[in-house]
Amino acid sequence: MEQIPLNTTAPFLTRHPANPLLKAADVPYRSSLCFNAGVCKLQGRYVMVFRNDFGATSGDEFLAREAQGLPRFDGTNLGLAFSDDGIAWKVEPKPCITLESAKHLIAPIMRSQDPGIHLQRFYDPRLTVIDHRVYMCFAIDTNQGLRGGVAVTDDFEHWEVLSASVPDNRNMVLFPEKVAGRYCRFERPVNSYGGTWLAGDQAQMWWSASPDLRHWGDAQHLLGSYELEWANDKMGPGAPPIKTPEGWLTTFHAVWRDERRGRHGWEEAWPKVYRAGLMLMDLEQPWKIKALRQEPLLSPEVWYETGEGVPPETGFEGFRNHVIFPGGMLLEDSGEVKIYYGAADTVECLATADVGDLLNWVQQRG
Ligand code: BMA
Repeated sequence: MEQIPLNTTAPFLTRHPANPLLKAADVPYRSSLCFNAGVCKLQGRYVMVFRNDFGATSGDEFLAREAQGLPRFDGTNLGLAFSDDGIAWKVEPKPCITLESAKHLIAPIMRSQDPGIHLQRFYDPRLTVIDHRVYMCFAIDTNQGLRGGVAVTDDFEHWEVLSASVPDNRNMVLFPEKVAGRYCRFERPVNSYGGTWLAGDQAQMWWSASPDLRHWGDAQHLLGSYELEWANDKMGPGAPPIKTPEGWLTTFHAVWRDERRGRHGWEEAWPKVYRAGLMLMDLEQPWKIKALRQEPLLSPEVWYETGEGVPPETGFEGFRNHVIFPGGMLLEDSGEVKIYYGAADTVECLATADVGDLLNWVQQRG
């Protein structure tokens, strides 16, 4: 197979030796895949809300279920975990949001329809602390399409859903503070008309603003895969951005698609490679890209990302190999940046780097 271009990882980025930090065996309820987590730091403690898919637990079981016409997974809920160091995590005994509880949470903003009929999945949480409150962006699958929304909590038990977009939009992440008096987010609407520059999905990364986290507008286009040498399909936001003196530093994900890839995980075919990129947005005008590195920050390279060379004792079997999906980015007082990412749509991992190295690299300063 043709070499995927620029399959690289920035040299100063370190995958944590404890990876994968979270796997299905760590979850005290039904779990097949736990990944694509949001992470924040609150009163000195690290908090993670992760996506938990349950159903088939291996490729063989997955294909057997498909052959019998059974659903691939029985469901998805959101798990909650705490940590004192951001590395060793303890998962709470129960999920913090289930499909049933999500239907109740969504009900107040779905005034025109019965949410029980329409909500099919609630997933991919992203956490941002703003003024000591925890906000969670989420994606929902409904029979009116994909929607992205914003919820808030003070205790991870009681949630209030503030808003959900029109379809199709998702991968939203909030900025940790207002910019010029407005809340800001990155998001990924799907372009279905026009935009014929790519063979695959047309989804790209946008920015929008809100006075109250409920009403969103002033949408600005930021970046499409056609501007990246290492992507030929959709792309979108990664983790919520961190503030640095030089700008808002943010990850994004972008997809290289090759139909000839064949089987790379549980499914008969998985044609996509997901990698993480890095860019720097202007501090005052965060819809302006100040710097963008034309190389991936993090590409799938090790066994829990590629499914290749797996240590047998781990029993690891990646669901969708070659997927890196960043969802959490924390800047420590020491200057260390923690980047949390879903790997192979199967486990949650951590990579770290110094903020100075990230800033130099994204601005091509060595
Ligand atoms: C995206 C989302 C993510 C997932 C990725 C790779 O479209 O569904 O949740 O990690 O695909 O499968």
